Amino acid sequence: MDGKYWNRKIETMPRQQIKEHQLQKLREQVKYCYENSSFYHKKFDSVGLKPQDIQTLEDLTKIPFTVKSDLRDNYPFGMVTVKPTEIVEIHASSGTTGNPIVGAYTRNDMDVWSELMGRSIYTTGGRPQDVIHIAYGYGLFTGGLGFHYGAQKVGAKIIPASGGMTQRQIKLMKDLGATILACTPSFAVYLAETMAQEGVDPRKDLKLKRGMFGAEPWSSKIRERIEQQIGIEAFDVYGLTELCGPGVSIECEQHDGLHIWEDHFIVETIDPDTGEVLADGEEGELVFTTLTKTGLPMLRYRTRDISKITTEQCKCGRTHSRMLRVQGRSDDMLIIRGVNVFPSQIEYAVMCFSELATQYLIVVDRPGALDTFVVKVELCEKAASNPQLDKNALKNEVQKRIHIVTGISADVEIVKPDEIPRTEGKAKRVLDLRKGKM
Ligand code: DLL
Repeated sequence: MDGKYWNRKIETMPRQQIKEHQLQKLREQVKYCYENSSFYHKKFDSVGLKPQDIQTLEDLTKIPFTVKSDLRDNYPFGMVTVKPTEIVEIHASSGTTGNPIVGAYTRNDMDVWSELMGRSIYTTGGRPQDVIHIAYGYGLFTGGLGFHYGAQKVGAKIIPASGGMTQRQIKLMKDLGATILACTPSFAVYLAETMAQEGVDPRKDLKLKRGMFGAEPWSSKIRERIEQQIGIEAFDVYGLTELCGPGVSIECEQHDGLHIWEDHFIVETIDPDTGEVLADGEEGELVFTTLTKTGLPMLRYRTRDISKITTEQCKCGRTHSRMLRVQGRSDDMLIIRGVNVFPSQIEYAVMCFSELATQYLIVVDRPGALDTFVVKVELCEKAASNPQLDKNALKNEVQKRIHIVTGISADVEIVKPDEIPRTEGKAKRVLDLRKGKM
């Protein structure tokens, strides 16, 4: 640890040196995959590629993509590159259908993950004197344990609260003096609402200073609300089970994108439709290659997450490239009446209105030939008890705003506070009833 850096030498490494390090590690990782995985061996052979063909970082594009269905088809251990006894921990992501996506980690993978989570927590200002309240789920989901291992590295006090029992979580944060809150943004919003209902003033009754939020897309407006309602500085944290879990990238104090830990991952952006590699600054799907994984390495893994990358140096001094907040997942993208709509766009439009609470639900259906597009939004307590509120005018304004943001018309339904169900894990924002009617 060196001032604000967990590891100054690595975090501020000149870009040329990062590239040299990446090339060396890439060549090792490619050779390792070719020699230890029949999956990758076959993939390479199918395009006539040999590990020694990877001579430069640009040669990476010769390697075929790895996709989610590869992991599902090879469930659970078909893509593992070590003996079963070398796998020491298994996590999985919550797929709704079919086989879950399994992450199988060796001791070495666990050490790298813990180190990267320690580095990430430290980057947001976490120190040994902090009390970190971890309200990400513990279990197969990587959120709870990922933060746990990282906080152990930092030496902070850990409150392993996991999800659920919202009122009790608030009591624990108060009684045990939590200074950092780690949970999904939607759960943070729920905690803030519950605090307001319980008469807890977070600025007076809690010691919280910072929050580390991720695992689902969240708009800048949600961030403003969390920061304002809980009185904390919010940091975005990103990751996925296939790579390690949280700790792939993290926002620094500049709040201008998330630094990707490029000593362990190479990132590319591609056009999700054509697979063409895009230039820095162009929006597309994030594709990651692991450089140091031993249990289940990933070569050119398509995440489905939509973002942009910049390699411009950040004011914080770190040289690792940054990804902008994830806009959404290409598979969450709705096509409504032929127009692409991301739930995060609706969230942004809804959150422009202080009369509305942070919950919303998008309901899309196709009763006849045309899609119907309904956005249910909830009044906040204060607006609901205001007899002067003109609900019709509000509805029209929200409809207009959604039209400006998405380019299509929605039917807005304003409902009472608490009418839209809350979730303790990742938020569910979309009800698409068209399935089977297309
Ligand atoms: O969600 C890991 C994680 C836990 C990240 C806690 C951050 C905090 P999975 O369950 O495998 O892993 O889901 C990975 O979640 O591909 C994104 O679509 C989404 N996601 C993760 N972080 C963010 C974020 C964890 N900061 C999938 N912003 C990813 C937007 C995110 N989406």
